[in-house]
Amino acid sequence: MPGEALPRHAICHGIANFHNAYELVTLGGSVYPLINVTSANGEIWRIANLVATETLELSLVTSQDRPLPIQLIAVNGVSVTAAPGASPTGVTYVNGVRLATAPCTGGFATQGSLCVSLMDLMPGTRVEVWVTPNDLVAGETPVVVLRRFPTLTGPIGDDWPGMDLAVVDFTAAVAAVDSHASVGSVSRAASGDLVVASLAGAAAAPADAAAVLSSSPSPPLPQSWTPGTCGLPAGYSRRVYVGNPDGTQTEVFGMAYEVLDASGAVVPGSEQNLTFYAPTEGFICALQNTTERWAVVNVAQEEHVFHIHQTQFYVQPNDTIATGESFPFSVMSATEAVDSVALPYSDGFCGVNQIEGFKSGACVPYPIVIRVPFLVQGPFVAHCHMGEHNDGGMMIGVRVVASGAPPRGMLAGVVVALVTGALGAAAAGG
Ligand SMILES: [Cu+2]
Repeated sequence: MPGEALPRHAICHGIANFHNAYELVTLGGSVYPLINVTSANGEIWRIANLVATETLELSLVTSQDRPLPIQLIAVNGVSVTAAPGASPTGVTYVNGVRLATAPCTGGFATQGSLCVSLMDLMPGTRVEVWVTPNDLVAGETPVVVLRRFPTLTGPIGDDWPGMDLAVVDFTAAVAAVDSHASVGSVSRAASGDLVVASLAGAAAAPADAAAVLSSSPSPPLPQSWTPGTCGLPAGYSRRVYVGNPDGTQTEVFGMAYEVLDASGAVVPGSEQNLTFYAPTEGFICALQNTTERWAVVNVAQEEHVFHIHQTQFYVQPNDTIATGESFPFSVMSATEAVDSVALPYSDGFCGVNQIEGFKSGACVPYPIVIRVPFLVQGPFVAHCHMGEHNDGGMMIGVRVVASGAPPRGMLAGVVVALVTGALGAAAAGG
């Protein structure tokens, strides 16, 4: 069959449910490359999941099928430091990325180091990691593989096959360590500290958003909220949904939002149903130089990954927006900005109308509360970062305006209507 002869290094051949296509995931443009690590200090890698639709659960796996701990330096450009007392093993979310943590040994065990044995990278996610052969144990060869494990993104989610993406050969690195006994954990720890410090400096940029916000004149907030209002009254928030407009049609996607008052009650008239993206309808209108609180609610039985343009945002692990909703997993920081966050899938089927089902208790989603600073005027979008989903309608317009004036989208809507009218007239005339 076509593709049969292609090099493939799967540990599992997956399910041929994608038009019987053969799947290849390349690394740096190569299929199953050999990576020689020659430095005694190992290497620092940036791994970005640029596959539009697939989630990659990655590990380095030794010759004895054991995950090799690797040090996590940064997630989505934000440096990572283990919290004091953080459990050395377990599953955690760090800046929106699900990880299995592992004890840091072999020279990694500097203060604040965080090591992982598995990283769940959804589309658009990137990490910086530090790899060395130090944690190999007796009986393991210095040759390991970068493995993508079989991934299931939820009861109705996608089922991606496992495969080995690269061979990583540490033979020369081990030899370099052996021939330079002084190059041990001390120098590695020192360089690691430098790297982390450097990245922490770079990640300080999001703090500028807060500085800009605090120094810029804020427009007066609206006193009440009705559809069409730009901005939110003080204490109000939004609940932003991702899911399927028809719960039985799992390949059609949509978003919606509603406004909650200061007590967490839904503002009457603000409710929307999940709908396929429409550029000029149902968009969120925010005021420039303000920050909004959103609870992002995934009402589907499938993971999604929330992403917004023009601004980064802050995940709030302990913020419940007055309704008992809170991020159920630990994160390392609520003060560093991220540009995307994974959304756990709902427990249970929410129903054909997933929002109604959520409100009636038919299912239990895991909302993620975020703070979103709006610094830049203009129209942009928020969407799921899985290509199949945002192309399939899981996207919502966001307009940021300087005051409560009607957003440009109103005008765009008029233009579209006029063009449509003109075409209709031409068609009628033709
Ligand atoms: Cu999605």
